[in-house]
Parts: sequence; C-alpha cells; structure tokens
Amino acid sequence: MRIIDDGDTLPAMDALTIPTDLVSAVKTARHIAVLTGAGVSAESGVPTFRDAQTGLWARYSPEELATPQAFRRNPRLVWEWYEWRRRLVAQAQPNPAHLALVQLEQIVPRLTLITQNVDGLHRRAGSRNVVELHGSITRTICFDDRQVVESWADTGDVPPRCPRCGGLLRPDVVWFGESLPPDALQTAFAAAEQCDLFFSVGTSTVVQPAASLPFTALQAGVPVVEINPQETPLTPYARWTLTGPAGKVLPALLRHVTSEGKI
Ligand code: BJW
Repeated sequence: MRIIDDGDTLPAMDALTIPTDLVSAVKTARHIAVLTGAGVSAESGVPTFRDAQTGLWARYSPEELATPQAFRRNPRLVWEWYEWRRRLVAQAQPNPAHLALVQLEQIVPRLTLITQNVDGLHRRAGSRNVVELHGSITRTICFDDRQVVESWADTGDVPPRCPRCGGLLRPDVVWFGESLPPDALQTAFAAAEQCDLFFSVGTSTVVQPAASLPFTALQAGVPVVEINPQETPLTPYARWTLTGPAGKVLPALLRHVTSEGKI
C-alpha cells in the first residue's frame, strides 16, 4: 500500500500521513527487523552511492574503487577515497532517522537493526543490536591476512603498511566479490525469517545478498514496510510504502506509535 493511496490513515501530525494498520502492526510486533542503507545517513550529510550527481560514485565507477582488484590496481586512489570518507563520517552526526530507530528499539520487545552502512552512525546514535553487513570504515585491516590493525608507523607510505607483515592496509569493509561476515549474514537472514515486521529503509535494494533480505521476509509471510523517496525493486511487493526521507518519515511514525499508548 502506498500512503498516498491510503484512505484509512491517522490525521497528519505533520505533512505525512501514517497508515493506522501500520501503527497497529508496530505496536503489536514482538520482533521487528530493520534493514538500512545509505539513504538513512543522507540527512547526516553522508552521500549515498547511486545518486547521479551527489552519489559517492559520481566521479568513479564502483569497479574503480570498491573491489579488491581496484585496490591492487591503484591502492593509493582507493585508500585516499576512504580517508576522505572517514573524515566526512567523523564530522557527521546521527540524524532524526537514526534517533527514531533508537527509540523504536526501546519500545519493541526485540529489534534487529541490520545495516549496510559502514559509517557507524547507528551505534553512535545509541542503537544497541546492530548487525553490520558491510563492515566499518573506522576499522583498518591488513589486505593480506585481514587481521585488524589498530596502529601503524607513519612512514609516508600510502596506503600505510601492516606493522606485522608489511602488507598494505585497507578499510575493514566488504567490497564487490568479497564475502560478507558469516555471523552477521546468518543473524540477518534469521531475523528476516523470524521477525513479524520488516522495514527496508533508505536502500536501493540492488546489492546482494542484502537486497534479498526483504524478499526472504516476504517469503516467510512477514509484511514489509519500505521507506524511501524513490521506488526500488522492492516497492511493488511492500505492504506499506512510505514515500519520503527517512529523517521525516521514521520520527512521524514513532510519534504515532508512542502517542497512542505503550506497546
Ligand atoms: C533515501 C534518502 C533519505 C536517499 N531517506 N532514503 C546475485 C546477483 C547478481 C550479482 C550478485 C549476486 N550476488 C552477489 C552479487 C555480486 C555483488 C552485487 O550485488 N552486485 C550488484 C551490484 C548486482 N555482490 C557482492 O559482490 C557481495 N558479495 C558477495 O555476494 O559475495 C559472494 C559472491 C560474490 C560474487 C558473485 C556471487 C557471490 C558484496 C557486496 C558488497 C557491497 N559493498 C558496498 C561498498 C561497501 C564499502 C564502502 O562503503 O565503500 O556496500 S557497495 C555499496 O552498495 C555499499 C552499500 O552498502 C551497498 C548498498 O547501497 P545502498 O545502501 O542501497 O545505497 P544506494 O546509494 O544504492 O541507495 C540509496 C537509497 O537511499 C536510494 O534508494 C535513495 O532513493 C534512498 N535515499 N535519500 C531515505 N533521505
């Protein structure tokens, strides 16, 4: 259901209408799973990946930056791109979408927050049960043995070298063609199958295997809510489509859920 088509809605507390049956579904849910993507951090000033003008890949294609092959080809370019993004993320603050998800975790018996984002903003906002599918830009690993490296000598090398083995250092993120952390992946798919409400927020739903999570939920009979200003491959299948920025839609939903009594 698209909210713009919905006749049975609560009165707008702001410019958005929130379907009453969605509010009920949130209030009665025992376990909610939420999948987030880059759109959730857009209102914190962190660019998304695939927006034509402002996306992180506006100047380079993904294959030039986010693959092991790209790193082997031009490690300096890839390292410097991530250095730029690390600085951007360090200056960014959690936005109302992150904060609404913290609030949701506090009022639902169980919430599994599955994120594709590497910026750490969910944890910085205060979310506790966060599953990071694509790693974290704040950690550094050795390209050769994938061990986390906490510090290294500033020798002027770009990228710097692993203090243990001399290998090149890289960010602890998942590039195309690489496996996702198995524990995180298993937790995410189990949550998608076992939850009783699934939210997909701010993701283009194109990058696998994360993009399969809402469809796994659907196959298990779980209703899916999508929050996104744009349509995605998931849109035709979502029970509720809330068209708009997550930083407006999620707080509006939470206001409706909390204003009508506790779960
Ligand atoms: C807003 C908003 C606002 C804006 N509010 N919303 C099956 C079929 C075909 C291919 C594959 C397949 N299985 C695997 C593959 C290959 C590949 C893949 O999926 N390719 C596709 C492109 C087709 N997947 C992989 O390689 C994965 N590995 C793997 O599966 O290993 C096994 C294997 C390998 C090879 C073959 C087969 C099996 C690894 C994927 C790793 C993805 N890594 C990245 C980079 C992470 C590091 C970094 O940050 O640099 O992860 S790519 C990039 O995309 C990043 C993101 O997490 C990910 C998803 O992007 P996201 O979050 O959806 O962002 P956008 O920009 O796409 O969308 C933003 C959305 O927000 C838009 O919809 C906006 O409208 C919206 N929005 N403002 C709400 N205010």
